[in-house]
Amino acid sequence: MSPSSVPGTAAVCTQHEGDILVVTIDHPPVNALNVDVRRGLLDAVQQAQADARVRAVLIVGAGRAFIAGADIREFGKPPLPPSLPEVCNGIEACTKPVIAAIHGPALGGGLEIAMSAHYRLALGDARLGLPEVQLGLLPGSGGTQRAPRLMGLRPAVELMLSGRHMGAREALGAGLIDRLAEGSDVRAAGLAYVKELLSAGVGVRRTRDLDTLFRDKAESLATLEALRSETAKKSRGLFSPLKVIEAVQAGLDLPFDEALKFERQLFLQCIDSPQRAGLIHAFFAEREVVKVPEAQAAKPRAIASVGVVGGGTMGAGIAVSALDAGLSVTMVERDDASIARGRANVEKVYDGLVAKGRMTPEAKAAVMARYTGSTQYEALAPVDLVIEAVFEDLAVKQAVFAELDRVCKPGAVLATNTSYLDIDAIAASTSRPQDVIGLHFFSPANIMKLLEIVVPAKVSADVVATAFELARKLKKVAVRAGVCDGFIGNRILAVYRAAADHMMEDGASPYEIDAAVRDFGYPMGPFQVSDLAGGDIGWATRKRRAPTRDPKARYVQIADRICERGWFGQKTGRGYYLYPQGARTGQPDPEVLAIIDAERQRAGITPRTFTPEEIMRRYMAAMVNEGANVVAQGIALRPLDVDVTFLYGYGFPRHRGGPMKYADMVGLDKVLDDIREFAKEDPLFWKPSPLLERLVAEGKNFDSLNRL
Ligand code: T1G
Ligand code: NAD
Repeated sequence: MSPSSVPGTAAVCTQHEGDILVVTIDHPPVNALNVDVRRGLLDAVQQAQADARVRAVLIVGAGRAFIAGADIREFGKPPLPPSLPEVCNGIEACTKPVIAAIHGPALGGGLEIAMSAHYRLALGDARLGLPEVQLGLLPGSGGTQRAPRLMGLRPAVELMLSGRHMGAREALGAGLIDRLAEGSDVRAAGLAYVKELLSAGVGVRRTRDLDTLFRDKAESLATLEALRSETAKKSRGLFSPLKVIEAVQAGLDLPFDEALKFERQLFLQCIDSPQRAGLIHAFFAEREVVKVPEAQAAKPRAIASVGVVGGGTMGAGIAVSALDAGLSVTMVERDDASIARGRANVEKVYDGLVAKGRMTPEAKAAVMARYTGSTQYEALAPVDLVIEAVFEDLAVKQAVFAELDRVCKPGAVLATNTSYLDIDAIAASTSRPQDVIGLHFFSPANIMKLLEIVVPAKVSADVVATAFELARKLKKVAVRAGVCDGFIGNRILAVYRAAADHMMEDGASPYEIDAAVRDFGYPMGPFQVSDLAGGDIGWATRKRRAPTRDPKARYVQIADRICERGWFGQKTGRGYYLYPQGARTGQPDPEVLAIIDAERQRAGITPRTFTPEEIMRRYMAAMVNEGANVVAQGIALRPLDVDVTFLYGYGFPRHRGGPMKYADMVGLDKVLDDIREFAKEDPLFWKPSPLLERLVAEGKNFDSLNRL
């Protein structure tokens, strides 16, 4: 009998296969549980319940997923019935066996649907998880009650707190599924399994009835107590992880349906938390950021081989990133000693993995077999794309690009990893500026996810598309940036770093500022970051900028005083902090405080105190204001591009969504008020961004600019 869509929804259809009702969810791209799917599922189960011909129900997903969860786009909007708990309870209460057959993602609400079914089968490509905490939520449709009953308490809680996706074989071992099936036809595998269950005469088996947690309740309570204290330490101010623990606790203390109600209350508290808004913004922003005009207008060129010029800190990391993506790499250096060092820098990464047992020597050899080193530019003639990572000097880079222009094949993409230099000027040193682009990696390049794709004036659209395709291959999060000094990230960094320096000279210690920034959610404060990256890099940038610096602009010289002493941070054993015996965590340095006092006297400044709250208001106001300028000048396409840059390249706390999202949540009018207040002291530094002023005047926010 041909499938018929359940009345009122096209997202779910049913088909009778003998005495089995097959319920298929077909809501591309990932069968998210929007209102149509929920209604369709519940109607289908009630239809099966009432239809005497039906002895069992099989639930499958069409396309590439079982169900990727609740429809995240519905959160924050008025809920439409039926709710997902109603659907799950309706499935579980069915008096005829309900079987879920899983392929691809079964995540969040999708796994909750499967756990409310009576039996679960999965194909080998299935990925099961309860990743709600990554969205600032918790499993709000029975997941905190049914998962522990199926998997045991600690494995279930760890799955919910990690947010990880579990493979099918592991899920079988964990008790999440009952059967692992071969092949790729989930419907056929599911039907065969249901027929087997029916012929075995099995009945319904409700997860709520499993007594897993109560066989040794004292042990369950002790395990949960241990998990609570671990989570309290690890969750660093995050709201939902401890709510997961509270919900599971309710499952031990209350009857099942009472515990479900309590779980729902906690879920709604998470929905109301600003962290949910920040994390869901981050989820969609990192997916929207790759939707750039060029990538939609042109097809990428094929990239199978990569050239890297320069085998230093960045060149080696970029080479590893390309090798890890399965590409072949040709590295070119100035001379034999340098290329030997370049190869050693690459091998060092893999030797580290072998030493930790995370890679076999054979696997390392296979990777290094795709690596070639040379001192001859001619070695780059056959490659599809070259990434230059030589000294940060325009003349040196232009000479390199002239060489690349001479040796590289027509159609090769020529990229520079410059941090600050004018890419149009670099492109102009070739006869093919349409093939030149900026690929700004972040150190260490094989670890950091962010890749700024810097688009110069003459580049062709397919080269931009190629860069985004390369980023996808390298598993990087790519952000399109225009050409200016520092592109998106380093340009904005320079401004809020200056605000931090101003506060330091005006009375706040670098340690107070770092502490406030850590409490805000960053892993490190700006002075710790400077010590990690090396104060000499910032010093070189300040010296390069000195000739063009506005003499009227405030310039804090404390960093220069510290660098003049050779105190560049961890690599010299001291910077803003002391790092005795190579320690990675620094100690406050009284000599640095003395240098700061001396600079205050030299500048005629009477120090004052700053509360952590004021430190963050100034730090964020500077970041947001420059972020607005970067958007207004088209250096960033949308505010979300600034957010993704800071989430993936500068350690911005993900639960705050990024600087522009944070400003929307605080209220742009409040941020503008702060800037106007601070401008009374320094109108040159605190010049409100015209875009910020316009949005406030129009009662709009940054999110209103996030759609291209
Ligand atoms: N809701 C709405 N849209 C979704 C979605 C979802 N759950 N999941 C994916 N999309 C969109 C996504 O925005 C993109 O759209 C397209 O689908 C492809 O996604 C009550 C509260 C499933 C592993 O956290 O992890 O259930 O950009 O590019 O790399 O307890 O998407 O094409 O317009 O990511 O192959 C819990 C979230 C929800 C899973 C596929 N579920 N999704 O990855 O493709 S909360 C999740 C993912 C919940 C209940 C709770 C991934 C994926 P567009 P994609 P992919
Ligand atoms: P580095 O000094 O560690 O390495 C530069 C390498 O380039 C050296 O090994 C040198 O031998 C080689 N080289 C110089 N001239 C060459 C030439 N003509 N042909 C071939 N090789 C040549 O520098 P790095 O830190 O890796 O920086 C490289 C580039 O990456 C710079 O433009 C820098 O601004 C940029 N960058 C650096 C970082 C960082 O954190 N270090 C981050 C992003 C971007």
